[in-house]
Amino acid sequence: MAAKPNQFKLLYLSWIHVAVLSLNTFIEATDLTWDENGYILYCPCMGRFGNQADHFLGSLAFAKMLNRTLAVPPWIVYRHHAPPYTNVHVPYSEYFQLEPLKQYHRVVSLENFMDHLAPTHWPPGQRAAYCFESALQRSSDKKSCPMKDGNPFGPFWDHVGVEFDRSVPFGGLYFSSYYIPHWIKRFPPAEHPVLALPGAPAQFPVLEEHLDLQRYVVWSERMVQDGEKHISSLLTRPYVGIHLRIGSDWQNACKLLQSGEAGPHFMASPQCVGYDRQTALPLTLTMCLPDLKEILRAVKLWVKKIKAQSVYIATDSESHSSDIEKLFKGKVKVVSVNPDVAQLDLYILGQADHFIGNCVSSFSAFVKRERDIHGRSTSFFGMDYPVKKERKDEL
Ligand SMILES: Nc1nc2c(ncn2[C@@H]2O[C@H](COP(=O)(O)OP(=O)(O)O)[C@@H](O)[C@H]2O)c(=O)[nH]1
Ligand SMILES: *[C@@H]1O[C@H](CO)[C@@H](O)[C@H](O)[C@H]1NC(C)=O
Ligand SMILES: [Mg+2]
Repeated sequence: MAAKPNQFKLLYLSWIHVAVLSLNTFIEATDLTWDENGYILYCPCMGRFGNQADHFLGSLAFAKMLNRTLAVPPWIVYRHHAPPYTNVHVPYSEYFQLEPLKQYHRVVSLENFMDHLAPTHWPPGQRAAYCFESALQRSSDKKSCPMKDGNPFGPFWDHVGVEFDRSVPFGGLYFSSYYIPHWIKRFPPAEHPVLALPGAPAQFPVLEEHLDLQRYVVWSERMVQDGEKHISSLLTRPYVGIHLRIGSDWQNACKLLQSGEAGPHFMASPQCVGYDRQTALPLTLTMCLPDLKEILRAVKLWVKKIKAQSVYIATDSESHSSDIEKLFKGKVKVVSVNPDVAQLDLYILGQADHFIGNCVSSFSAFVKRERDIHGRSTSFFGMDYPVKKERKDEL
């Protein structure tokens, strides 16, 4: 008789089990139901993480405007300096969660799209590439969309396992809201279910109206765990996080500013000088490439302001940590991890009590957007008080 409650419990448990299992299958299945409104596929083929993230937000917005499901691509990581000495394709979900994106719009990972939907709905033989007419020039035969010409294009679609069967060039269309009716008219989903594009359907840098989409880009549990572990073991709050973008590639990029030809808008600079070209503040060379004197000045100012106990340095090259340590005569802990995974730096900078970024860098811009969403303060080298986003809703 003693077995009875156990049996009951077992039965009860198995019911829950069945319920949970079928719920999971249900969620999976609804996720992977074919969307009659079609899909957008693209290669994040321009730039490294910061550029890809800017493009991702714009692409997400574009997919929503077209009411097509966005196939979320993996991040392309260029590992040419260290094993495996080639491009690595990191699934979106390694760094961020897919689920929160769905609060904004329908998404599916490109991997899931290929594994579960493409075999039946977008089979080999029916895979069209879509590109600007002007892009045809870039392909080897001058009449196909340059989907797989060169790096990172070829390796990306090879990784995804796609060969393109034909090309659909288009003109007179752009990736902005104004053209949405034209897109829908030109490419109705019934005839063009999958729009596969050689690059992101978005602008760089990200448009002001899409900055807020950063709120749907939520760190994966693994990144949070790893990041928090580093913060609690290495840093004492409050801490100032700084991003030093000062390596040789950046020195070359900033040279364009020296000639004075570039206006205030240069790469990610709208984030600090303002998005409106008419009212944008000047962009100085120091904002692009702070020298040691400026780095020390800004760090000293903000450490004092927030009574920081430690400083976290993320850098593309040198950390200047001993100079920064000397500045505080050893009273402030100075930490630089130099992680193999750049996203760990982004996480730790995002959590800082104050962040000093590089005005022109999209790597800094990722941190700035995330901090803005959570009401955390950001300044820039060469600019202690950046232009605030205009809150039109408050006028
Ligand atoms: N770990 C780490 N990597 C960095 C840092 N700054 C730059 N990088 C690397 O350099 C790349 C810079 O390219 P990108 O992200 O497009 O930003 P941008 O060139 O500064 O606009 C990053 O993606 C990283 O791979 C840093 O502070 N920490
Ligand atoms: C957008 O697409 C979804 C899913 O296919 C569909 O249910 C919805 O009716 C579409 N909305 C509009 C405005 O067409
Ligand atoms: Mg870049």
